[in-house]
Amino acid sequence: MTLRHCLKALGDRVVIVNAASCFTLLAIYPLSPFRNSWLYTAMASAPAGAQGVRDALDVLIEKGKLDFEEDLKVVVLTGDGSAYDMGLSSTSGALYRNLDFYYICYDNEAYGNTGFQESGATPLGSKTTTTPPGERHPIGSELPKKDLFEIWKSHRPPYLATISPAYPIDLINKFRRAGQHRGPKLFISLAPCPPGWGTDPSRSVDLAKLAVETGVWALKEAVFGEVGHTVVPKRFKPVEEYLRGQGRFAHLFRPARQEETLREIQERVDEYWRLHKLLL
Ligand SMILES: Cc1ncc(C[n+]2csc(CCOP(=O)(O)OP(=O)(O)O)c2C)c(N)n1
Repeated sequence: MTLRHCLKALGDRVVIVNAASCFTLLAIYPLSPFRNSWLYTAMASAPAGAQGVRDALDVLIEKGKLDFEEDLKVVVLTGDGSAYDMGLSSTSGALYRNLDFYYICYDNEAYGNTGFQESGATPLGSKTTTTPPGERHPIGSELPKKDLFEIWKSHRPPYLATISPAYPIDLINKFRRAGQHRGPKLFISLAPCPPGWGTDPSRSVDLAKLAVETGVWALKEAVFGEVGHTVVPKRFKPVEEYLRGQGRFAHLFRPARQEETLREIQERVDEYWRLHKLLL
């Protein structure tokens, strides 16, 4: 759904540079379900691929072989494994060079395609295939999620946003604002993953909405580093409402409630909103 919304917002004149992930399975050579062009790269190299495509388009325009009006938007599409971990160095390079591109990360909080292994985006307390809850590690993942938004922000690109499939109008408005800027433009979408999260696909939008209503997923943007939150719940729901009912967090509730971890997860969320002066 996120990808559909993003492509609607971007229009047809797009080249997608897709790092290996679940979405690369959408296209089976020589066919692709996309209306636009699509280039497949290794996990770590999508921003480098985007640089090559952007340069080629610029050269064609400069030589008069492509009309300026026929220019294409260059869009990196990756999962969190590439965005938070493997592709970070090529991303930093592209940001440093102020590459004019869009970067869409669909964040399902693990390496989904290979069976849901822990990534830098996996939240504290999540079960993954590399962090199975057991006697020695009862809570599952013991590391907190990296803050990709802040990592990007430290490079001072023109536009950053978090988005959600449950808030399509917010998403479309963000693409409209991003389109006014040349340079790197980031969109991170929380992306419920039924097989990895242990949830029914019919609940995906509700879960994405609950993530926002509980404060777990902050919808925000930053224009040249200036952060603004675009959706702030009037009253935050308890984080437990989001965690409960997801198979990846079931061990925090059964056979016994892991109170300390549940408290820590809630406290981290509260701390974020207090820091931004949106929770008193
Ligand atoms: C360097 C490298 N290591 C491992 C793989 C195998 N691999 C293919 S897709 C994938 C998972 C990607 O995870 P993520 O980026 O989070 O996207 P998702 O699968 O969740 O859509 C892995 C590990 C690979 N293609 N390249």
